[in-house]
Amino acid sequence: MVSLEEELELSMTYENFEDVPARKAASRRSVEDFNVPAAAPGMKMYRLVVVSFGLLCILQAALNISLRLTLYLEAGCNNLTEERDDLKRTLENYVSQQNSLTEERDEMKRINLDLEAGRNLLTEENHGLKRTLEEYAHYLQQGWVYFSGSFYRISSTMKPWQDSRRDCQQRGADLMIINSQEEQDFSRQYKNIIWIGLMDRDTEGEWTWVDGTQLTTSFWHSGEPNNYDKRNEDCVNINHHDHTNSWNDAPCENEYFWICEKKM
Ligand SMILES: [Ca+2]
Ligand SMILES: [Ca+2]
Ligand SMILES: [Ca+2]
Repeated sequence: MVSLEEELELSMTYENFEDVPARKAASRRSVEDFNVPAAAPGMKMYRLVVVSFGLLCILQAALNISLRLTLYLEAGCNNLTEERDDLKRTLENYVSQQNSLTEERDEMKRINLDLEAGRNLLTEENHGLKRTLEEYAHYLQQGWVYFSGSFYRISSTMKPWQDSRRDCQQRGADLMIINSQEEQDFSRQYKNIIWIGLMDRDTEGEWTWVDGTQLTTSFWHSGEPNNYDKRNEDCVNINHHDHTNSWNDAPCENEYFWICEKKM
């Protein structure tokens, strides 16, 4: 490429060679003018503005990216929190269902145990009833009479009080204990003199039933007990059948019929 000075020198060969130094000087000034040194401060400003603007743009972009990133991360965090809460709720539901099932299982176990206990109780009662029925059948076959929860048997022979009691005991019973007016009325249907299970052999005047209980309700005939004729009358029989109060004390070695009672 041809420089400006060369161009100027070439032009000089075709023009007038007079006043060459002046022309050179003029040409140099033109060259300096052509390099435009006067426009440098504006250019610098321009570049500064452009660079500043560029930096601002970059800053803006960085801010945008940062903001978007923050929003994106925040949204991500929120989603994760919601998912965590959902999982937590689901887990709590599972635990709750598990507890509920465990409770139901325990309740079923308890019901099962109750049913088993009930079944055992029924089986036991069934066996008990069977035994009772067999016992009832046994006493009825032996000629005992049933009245108000007990079986009774009148002897066909006569014996002293102690032997009479032994006979009852050998039959799984004892001499009759009269606990009520109804039982007293029942005892009066037998017209023989019969021993019952009452005596004061241990302490005179202290009447005791054969089961060890003290006498409370009594049905002594008028004037009894009396140790008649100064005898030692320590055992009791039913003597006055036509009276509601039919009891009499008599010597235990006397021989009479007797009545056994088997409480069922
Ligand atoms: Ca009785
Ligand atoms: Ca006596
Ligand atoms: Ca008497």
